Amino acid sequence: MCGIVGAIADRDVVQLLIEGLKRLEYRGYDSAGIAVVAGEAGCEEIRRVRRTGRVAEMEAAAASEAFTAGTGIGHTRWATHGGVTEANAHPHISHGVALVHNGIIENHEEQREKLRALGYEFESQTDTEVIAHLIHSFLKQGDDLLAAVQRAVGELTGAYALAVVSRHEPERLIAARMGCPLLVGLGEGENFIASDVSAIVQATRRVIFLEEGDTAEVTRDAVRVFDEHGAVVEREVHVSDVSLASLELGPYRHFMQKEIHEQPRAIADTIEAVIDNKGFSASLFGAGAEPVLADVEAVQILACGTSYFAGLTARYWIEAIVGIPCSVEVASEYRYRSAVANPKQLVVTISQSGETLDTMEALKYAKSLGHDKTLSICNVPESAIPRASRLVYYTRAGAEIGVASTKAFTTQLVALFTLTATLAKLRGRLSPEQEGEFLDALRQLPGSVQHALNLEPQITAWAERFAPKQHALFLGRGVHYPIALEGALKLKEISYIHAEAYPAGELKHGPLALVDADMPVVVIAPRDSLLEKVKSNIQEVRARGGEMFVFADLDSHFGDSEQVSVIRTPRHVGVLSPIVHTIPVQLLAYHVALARGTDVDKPRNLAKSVTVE
Ligand code: HGA
Repeated sequence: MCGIVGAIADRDVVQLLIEGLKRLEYRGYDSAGIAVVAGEAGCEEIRRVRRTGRVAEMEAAAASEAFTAGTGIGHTRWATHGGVTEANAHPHISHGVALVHNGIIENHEEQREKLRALGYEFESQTDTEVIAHLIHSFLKQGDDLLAAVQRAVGELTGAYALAVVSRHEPERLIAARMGCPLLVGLGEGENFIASDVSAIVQATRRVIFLEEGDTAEVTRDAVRVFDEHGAVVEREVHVSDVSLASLELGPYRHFMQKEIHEQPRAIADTIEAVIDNKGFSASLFGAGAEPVLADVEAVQILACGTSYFAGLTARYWIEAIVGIPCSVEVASEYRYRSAVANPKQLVVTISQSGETLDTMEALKYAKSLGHDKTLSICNVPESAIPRASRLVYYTRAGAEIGVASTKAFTTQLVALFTLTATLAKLRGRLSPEQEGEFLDALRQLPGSVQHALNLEPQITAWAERFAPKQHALFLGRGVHYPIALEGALKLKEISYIHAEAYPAGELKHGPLALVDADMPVVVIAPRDSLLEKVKSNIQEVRARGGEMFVFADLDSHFGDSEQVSVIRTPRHVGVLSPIVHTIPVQLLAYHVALARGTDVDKPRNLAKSVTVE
């Protein structure tokens, strides 16, 4: 979603802002812009460049204007209010005040009316523009920029991360946050604001994460943070470990391809703590986890998109291995219904970024109902959702740049399996022999995933046959049904082929009507207890003239036949099989998208880190 970068330095910050915006491109956006305080001391002015489309187009426009400045802000916009036009792109300006905004101002219409009555004219359809005029209205009353921002945010309802500059106060940047992440980067004689550390990692790794309701005054040499009551507060300085390599493409064509291939490493890193610990224990989920997990009698998983499918997979594990009920719900549904609280229920939220607004709000709602056993599974340390949770398990996938999630999903599954085994052990349902088997399965997992990655050439050949299709069905049963859902989602997201997933047994209850020679059917058919059932379902499709693409374990004894093409994944790996079977469906989606020539890493209309409702 939208990205923010701001800088104040003794050097020219224009290129720094543009580089920062390029590093935020992965979040998904539709327009970009910068505003800087340029000009000689005493006669500064705001110079602004905005463009719809890519940062590179905005960069070219900025280059042709050839200005330099030591203070500035930049933004990549993913429109929520108002179309994708240059006039709606950020920064927005009001009488020498320029600002960028992530989030949604819910009372923007009311504010717009008030400001119109004060004589302000609006140039955009965004909710954001009201903030610029509101700040200016307080400056006119004699406030300085910091006080004006603090008063303005007091008038707003909704969510915001803001970076503000003024031509009248070129020596400072003001930041404010509520509901959307924002951090301050600490340099030597220069300081920064960013929505995500990747935007500034070339300049500094030392960061302060602003908290809800914070505002900050950022000058070259100092940073002052104020809490929601306007009192100066000390916030901890963190040193980010985001690596520059993880933000660069290297030899790959797309970040998605790179991230698919990084999965053996990402999984190995995520299980490292379990392996070092020589077993499953509550301490893997943070200090003080044992009393929280020991008397858990049910699990409620809340998540969105791919993370939701990770939760659906975990439900099969938790109910079968721990023997307690587990429900999984889309966060945006849970947060708006009257749910029943159960104090013995563990509420697990799953979010790659730790910023997903719907998931965050679902967690807040669960807490308001009285749930205090909360656990976050997240890939970004110190992000909002883990900070709002009692327990946390960090996946160690490294930065995920492709909008379509891949390594975050498989590492979430590893984390959820670790949770399953830990809960089972705490309940006395995991014998030492079984614990040893699970540990061995985890140890062997990176190798099995690598083996599945080696299927890429065969999958590429299938992708050519898929590329001209308009629709596809994905089938799976049991714990592999959520993997069919994930395969269909990946294909939709990046190739724009309409794809649906069904539990294979459901086919005859409706979707079989869709099957004809133009409807490819992807079947996940591992050698598990449901294999014979899946084979019958395949016959049902075959009898209707459908073309099938089957991913079967090496030991499933599946042969190619007319209408049925088979790719053999590694030998059945038992309980972790859904993780291994994820790899081929990811590769299929990637190669189909490649064959169709779509923008794989930035699929249309989608964004990474979904920080709006
Ligand atoms: N509401 C603002 C910003 C949108 C946003 O934060 N997207 O992620 C707009 O529409 O410009």
